Amino acid sequence: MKKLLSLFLLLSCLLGPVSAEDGSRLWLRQSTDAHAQITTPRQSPTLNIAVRELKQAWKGLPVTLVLKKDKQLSSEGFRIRQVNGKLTVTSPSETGLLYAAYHLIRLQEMQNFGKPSETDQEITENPAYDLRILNHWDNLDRSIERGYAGKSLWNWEELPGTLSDRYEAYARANASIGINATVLNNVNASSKILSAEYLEKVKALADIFRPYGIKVYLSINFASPMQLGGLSTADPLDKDVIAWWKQKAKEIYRTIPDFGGFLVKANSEGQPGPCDFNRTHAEGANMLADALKPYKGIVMWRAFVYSPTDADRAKQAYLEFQPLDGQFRDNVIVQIKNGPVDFQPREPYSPLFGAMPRTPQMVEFQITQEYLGFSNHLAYLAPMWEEFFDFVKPSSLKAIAGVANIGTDTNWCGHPFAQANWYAFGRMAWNPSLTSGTIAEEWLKQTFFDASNPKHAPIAYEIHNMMMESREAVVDYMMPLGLHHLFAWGHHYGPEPWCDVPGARPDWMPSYYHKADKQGIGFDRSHTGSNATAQYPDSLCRLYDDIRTCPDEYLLWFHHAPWQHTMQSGRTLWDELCYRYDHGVQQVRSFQKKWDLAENYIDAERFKDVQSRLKIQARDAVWWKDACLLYFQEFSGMRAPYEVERPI
Ligand code: GCW
Repeated sequence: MKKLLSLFLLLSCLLGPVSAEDGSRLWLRQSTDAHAQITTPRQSPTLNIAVRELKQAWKGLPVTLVLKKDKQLSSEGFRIRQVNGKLTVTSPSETGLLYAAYHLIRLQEMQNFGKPSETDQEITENPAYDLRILNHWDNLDRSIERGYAGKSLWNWEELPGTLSDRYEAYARANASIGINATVLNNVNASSKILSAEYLEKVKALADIFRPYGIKVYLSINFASPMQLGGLSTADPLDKDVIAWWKQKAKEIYRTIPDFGGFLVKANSEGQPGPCDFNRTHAEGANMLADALKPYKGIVMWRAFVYSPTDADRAKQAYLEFQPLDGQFRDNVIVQIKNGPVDFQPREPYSPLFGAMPRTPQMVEFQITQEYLGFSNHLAYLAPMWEEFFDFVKPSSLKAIAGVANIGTDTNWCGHPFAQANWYAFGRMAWNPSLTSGTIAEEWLKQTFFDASNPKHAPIAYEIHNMMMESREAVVDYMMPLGLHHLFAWGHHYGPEPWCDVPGARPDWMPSYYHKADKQGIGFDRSHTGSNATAQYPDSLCRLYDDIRTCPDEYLLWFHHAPWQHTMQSGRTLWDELCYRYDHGVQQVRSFQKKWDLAENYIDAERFKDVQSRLKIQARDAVWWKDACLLYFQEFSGMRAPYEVERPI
């Protein structure tokens, strides 16, 4: 019996964790049997956390934390020096030391730092952006717009009296990847969030987040002075409105002295805004910015605007915002979605980036998978964000925001692999030059596989590949070659390219985007069409405008191409479309096979969870392919190539 037991123990050591997992520990799964010596300059809430984390997890050399100014370090930066068998960690701020603690633990999990045998070394880290912020689209009734992982974490009814343990766990997870700010509520904002009652609740959360270096921000409703204050207008130039916001800012900062500022969705999808009063976005943003200025607060003003006019939707943000360049106060940042339409599986970057040289800009990525299969589909998004940074220089941006994918689900994000997107967002916000591959490796080694176990290497390699290919697979089975917005009406999950809702806005219909007809398919945004290509810098404009040079992945974004158009592969457009859809399906099936190989290496709970979601994904991929190809075939009049799996 004893022998059997030790054999079992040996096997479990070799194969890794086989115990039940609750999935809630994210990438912070380190064992807690460490015993290194940690020295700290003083006691404080933040330093106590840093020490606690290191004492629990750090198994390497003794660590001394030192608070010190250093010309090469920004306020949250840090330096780790290994000299004579000791580590000295310096930073100008306590938060910097906390980040260093998490960095050390991460490196330990990666098996590449802090082991006594190694020679002296040094690491210097500075975040690329001062503001690395999550946007929660959480409503006050705890529903989440485009949320697929349960309800909102914020239990407004119980706050501020009852404080869930998850609030601190949330702050810890964010701090561990360098996220330092959060907008708690939906951009489709209720004015109630600014009531005295709710500000007390917000304060309770801010108090929990503060030691972790996280500041709280709120989305505001531009009509709050009317809805909450009883004024007859919300005109940003009206003196009572100005006074109302000034008073509100004072009240907020009295309650939460380090409050970060406002996020605003104005005159977009029915939300109120300055244009309702014939004022510009700049006038609206500046009025709020002036109210927050005395307290160093900022305004993040979204550029996600479009209306059912004749102008191509993809052009509208640029048309409306570019002329306002130079008119915004210096504590306003214009927040722009990565693409010109709306978080599609693939879009070219928004040409508004770089087009307002005198205005601070920030990018908004969507971590939640509104258009990428919710929490059913495995889609690692870092390659998409990396693609964005191929076009937009990180240094041209002031800050970075991500729409959160977090909810009350035990594993936080629904799909176990969706955690990787939260993780990747934080890591890229800290350092946008990290590659998506490196981040995936980091995440896998901290979640599923043990870097110190050579037996894990081959399977970790396969799963890493699966992650890296996953977003492109979604593009292929949903909307290859620059197609976009083929989603079903009402939700954004399945395909409905034929959708036609009488009386609905034309720009909410898939046919507005794909424009399939007997001749071909795609949206002509070249000079012969909407001329959206002209919004791009010259060299890109030329590249995209000419159907002969436009890259395949954007072809149907910029061109209405004939079905017989010759693609870069030499195939006709129709054949290529069929191959791409089919390839997407085959890819998901290959993910299923790869994942099955992981069974003996990871815990049963997460294994089965991912396995069953991949099954759904494979079924959905076939659904997308069949729906789209059968529909487009009505226009092309051609059959799918023989090798392509056809619908039965
Ligand atoms: O993508 C669309 C979503 C809306 C969202 C909007 C926005 C919060 O479908 O749900 O509203 O974008 O970004 O404002």
